[in-house]
Amino acid sequence: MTTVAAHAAPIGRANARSLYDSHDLYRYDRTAPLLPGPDAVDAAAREAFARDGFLAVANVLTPDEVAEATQGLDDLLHARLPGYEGILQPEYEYRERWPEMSQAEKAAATRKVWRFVDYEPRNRRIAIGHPVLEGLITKLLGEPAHLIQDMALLKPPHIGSEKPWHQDAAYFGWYPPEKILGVWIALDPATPENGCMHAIPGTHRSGPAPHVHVRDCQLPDERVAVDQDVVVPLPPGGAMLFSALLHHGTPPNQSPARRWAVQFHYAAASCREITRREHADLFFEGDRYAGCRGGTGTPLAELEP
Ligand SMILES: O=C(O)CCC(=O)C(=O)O
Repeated sequence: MTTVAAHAAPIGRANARSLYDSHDLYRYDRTAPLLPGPDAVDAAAREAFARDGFLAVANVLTPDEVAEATQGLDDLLHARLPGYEGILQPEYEYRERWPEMSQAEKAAATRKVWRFVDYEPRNRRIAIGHPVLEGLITKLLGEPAHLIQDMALLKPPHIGSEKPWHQDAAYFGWYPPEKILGVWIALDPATPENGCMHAIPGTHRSGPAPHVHVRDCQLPDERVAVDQDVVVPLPPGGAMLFSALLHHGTPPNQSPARRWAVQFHYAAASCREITRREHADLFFEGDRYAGCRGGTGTPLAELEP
């Protein structure tokens, strides 16, 4: 069993945010190759996926689909879709003021939109039953799969915050994690300047790693192999398809350009749901649960099965 070096003293989130320097955690001098389109996902690309844990592919969505998905998100953000019961998650610094903010102010300060595919048909058509995407997912997982999570990841100009390095499997109660695939689709140009994806090739092959709660639920900063970081810029409609065990993260958006993306996760048909205790066995810290699904810090023996 691996153990995580304990932080000298617990630090609050606000402190944790102001103390870190994103320049120490990301590098920008290596860029992932971009396949020109879904047809280029051949046997060699599948080998690269097995080796690196991700593929970057252009033209997964058409320009019309990108425009429709973008409009769909804009409608959600401006509450034009009655009955939407998902979640708008504010940028960190707006959390306290959020209840008093107008809808337009909220739309400009939202970091994440959760659980919208049952309410927003344009994004649903992409997430479920999209012929191109479904073909890619089946090819990479080796079997059919079903949607287990939908979210939009927005980085407003200047304030879009970092998503620290992590493995997505730390957030999911599905097993085995090797059979969960993430699809991150750019709706705006995703660039090194506005906080595009970064990944550490091959990290998915080391299996589940303990996560801690510092700026977010994340890999401990000191355990990230920053020297092997690869930037994954994408044009609108381009997608990064990646293993749920891949170490990945996104630095803050310090540019004047907006960065919107949608992200869908799929579990292969052969996956099964696992209990919190089983999940804790994969993403533990000492004898305490440090996964990203709630119950953090609870001794293993006290976790609900
Ligand atoms: O798009 C982002 O900023 C972060 C995406 C990501 O890695 C995640 O939410 O799992």
